[in-house]
Amino acid sequence: MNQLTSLGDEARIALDTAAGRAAGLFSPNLRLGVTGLSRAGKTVFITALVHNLIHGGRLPLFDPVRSGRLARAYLEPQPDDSVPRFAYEDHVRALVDERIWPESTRSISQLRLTVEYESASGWNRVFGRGRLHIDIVDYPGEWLLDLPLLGKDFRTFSAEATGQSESPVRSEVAREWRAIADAIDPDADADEAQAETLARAFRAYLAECRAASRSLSTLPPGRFLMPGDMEGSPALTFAPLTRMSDRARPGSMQALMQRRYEAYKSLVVKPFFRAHITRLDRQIVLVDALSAINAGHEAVADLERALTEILTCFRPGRNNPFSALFQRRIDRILVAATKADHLHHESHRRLEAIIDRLVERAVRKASLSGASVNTVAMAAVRATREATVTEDGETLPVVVGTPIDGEKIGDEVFDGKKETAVFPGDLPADPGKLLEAREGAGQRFVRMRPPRLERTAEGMTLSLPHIRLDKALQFLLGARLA
Ligand SMILES: Nc1nc2c(ncn2[C@@H]2O[C@H](COP(=O)(O)OP(=O)(O)OP(=O)(O)O)[C@@H](O)[C@H]2O)c(=O)[nH]1
Ligand SMILES: [Mg+2]
Repeated sequence: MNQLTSLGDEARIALDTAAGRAAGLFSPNLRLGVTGLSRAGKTVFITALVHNLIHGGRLPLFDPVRSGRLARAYLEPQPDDSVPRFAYEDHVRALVDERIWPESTRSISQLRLTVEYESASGWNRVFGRGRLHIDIVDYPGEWLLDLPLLGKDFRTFSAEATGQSESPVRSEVAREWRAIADAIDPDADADEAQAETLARAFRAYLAECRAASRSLSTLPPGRFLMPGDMEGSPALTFAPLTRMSDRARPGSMQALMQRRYEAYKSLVVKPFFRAHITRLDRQIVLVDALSAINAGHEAVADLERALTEILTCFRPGRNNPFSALFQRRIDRILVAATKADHLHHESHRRLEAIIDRLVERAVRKASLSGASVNTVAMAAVRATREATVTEDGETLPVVVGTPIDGEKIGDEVFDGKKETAVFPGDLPADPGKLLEAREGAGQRFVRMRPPRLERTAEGMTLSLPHIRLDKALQFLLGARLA
């Protein structure tokens, strides 16, 4: 048995599975995990998915809709009382009524969408209309990146964090934390105030790495950037040490940091995996590849590392400390490059080629097998339309949208009301180039407001426009609604 799995863990899971099966007898459910690093587009994706299904959106690539078999979709109270509900109505109000992007969400949330459909097979139709509960779980990708910590002791974690902080992209922003850490005598008496100062400096360093200009992805511990409801708790008041004794003296600073690191793993990381990840059936991983591309090759390489670690979490197998706990098996994983509406469709294939390449390498490194992994370049909410501009006899593809208040192009500052055409720039044709040089770096995309929704003659608002959301739905849900 895996050393990280206690018998207690397994016994509890077995019980959950039996209960789940009993409950699932009458109304099958499917748990869809939606993850991605902060700002990847999780909230927008879930809101657009639900809105399009409830309001009969244009989803020609989603078979149940195309063939007219989707009878009805509606929200129902979610079954897990301890998980906050996804604030769907608030997010729709922001997107549709106010045309602003929903606020950042800092924790896990869940929503139950029930779909009624006619089965495609004549035999199944005999049993009447099918019904599927889709439990959508929105959780920060940062938390998944904690899984590798379970196999590392405090010494290894510290050594890795120290090593990483010396890389060219990180060293400058790591300076303040390093100055504090390098001055800490690991043998000195534990000092709470010092622990807090150190943890704060480490957190600030991680946040700088994540910020737009660097756009790095692998920054554990995940709760330091995404604390959820753990903010300020002792299990989060630790940091790697750069100096370390061979043995931690009881009562010393090193002993305190070590103990909290272990507490973080057992009180935060393990329960999260057990309660949520091991119960998923399908998973979509959203990646903001465009931001990484803009930040340069180090950010792209780091995104690939993060993808590898994320995919490893879904691999039941030898190196996954949770493999014994998986109640269900994730059989389909979709990695989606979001915000494709920043590009002209001529570049979509290139974005897809880039994400394909990243995922192909990540799948190989994670030795993921058993699940089918697919990729798509999409926009859950399409904020632009396409046009062409003729300049000096040359016709250029552009995207047209309303830049967010305060966005700039050159000297022009936008007010959030004026529409403008933007030349979206090019992506390299060869994805390999992104990992080698600073190709594409420094290009910035102008953030647009959500689109104005058209109304029908009867005054009904139409559903949210998107790019290939239906393709994503078909891969994730299509077969379950056949
Ligand atoms: N143009 C465009 N922008 C998008 C789209 N999806 C997300 N965005 C932008 O990305 C930002 C983040 O999207 P969210 O859905 O809030 O991302 P999230 O992953 O939930 O982020 P956190 O809650 O902070 O973890 C939004 O505020 C938008 O500016 C999209 O489909 N098109
Ligand atoms: Mg969110």
